[in-house]
Amino acid sequence: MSVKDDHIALTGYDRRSEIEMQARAQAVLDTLLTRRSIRDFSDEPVPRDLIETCIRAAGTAPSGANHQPWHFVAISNSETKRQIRMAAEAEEAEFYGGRASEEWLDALAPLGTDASKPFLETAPWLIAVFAQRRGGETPGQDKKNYYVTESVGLATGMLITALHSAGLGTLTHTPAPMGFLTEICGRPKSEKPFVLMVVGYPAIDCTIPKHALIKKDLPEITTFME
Ligand code: IYR
Repeated sequence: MSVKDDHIALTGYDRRSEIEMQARAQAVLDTLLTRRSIRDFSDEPVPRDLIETCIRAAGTAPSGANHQPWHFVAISNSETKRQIRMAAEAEEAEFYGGRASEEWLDALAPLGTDASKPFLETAPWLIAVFAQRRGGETPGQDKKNYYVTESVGLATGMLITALHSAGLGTLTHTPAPMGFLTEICGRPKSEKPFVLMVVGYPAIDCTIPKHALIKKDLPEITTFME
């Protein structure tokens, strides 16, 4: 096998028996099956260390040319959360008050959502995820980034997985448009707000919509071509 000069041998890969692989995959599935988006958060604090570890997990995601085109702004500051809530609720008021199509509002009806977003202040942490159009594999570079949306989506999925696996509740929140996050979080215009993760413990009286339990079964989401 020819190894390029700038390559090194793969380390850290453990080949496992098929029985062990099946058990491990099942364990991941069992964990993920208990994940629910929640909108009723406790105000109980969550240690910053835990948030740091979950963001590190997100930062391991694969990305176009390994440019890692993401930036996470983790907010626990009450005044900043208040500003975000005010700005988000202003956008949502327009959305629910006429901007959204009937079809969209019909699709949201089972969730019971409206323009009121108290969880943006109640939850101990908000994590604003930004997508960088330009960057590079090391900090300070200004190269074109590739597959930015795909890469940041993958990192966000890993972030949610880490937060949920740790035992935290999350909401993937996308107030539209999210431009206000750029200013409030002090990020450059070249970065696009991607998603606002709401993170904390579920409130004691937290409820979820019944329809959140409906997940498409394997045959509906899979085609095998063997
Ligand atoms: N951003 C709005 C509307 C909304 C849109 C989708 I698609 C959702 O899955 C949930 C909500 C809001 O947060 O209320």
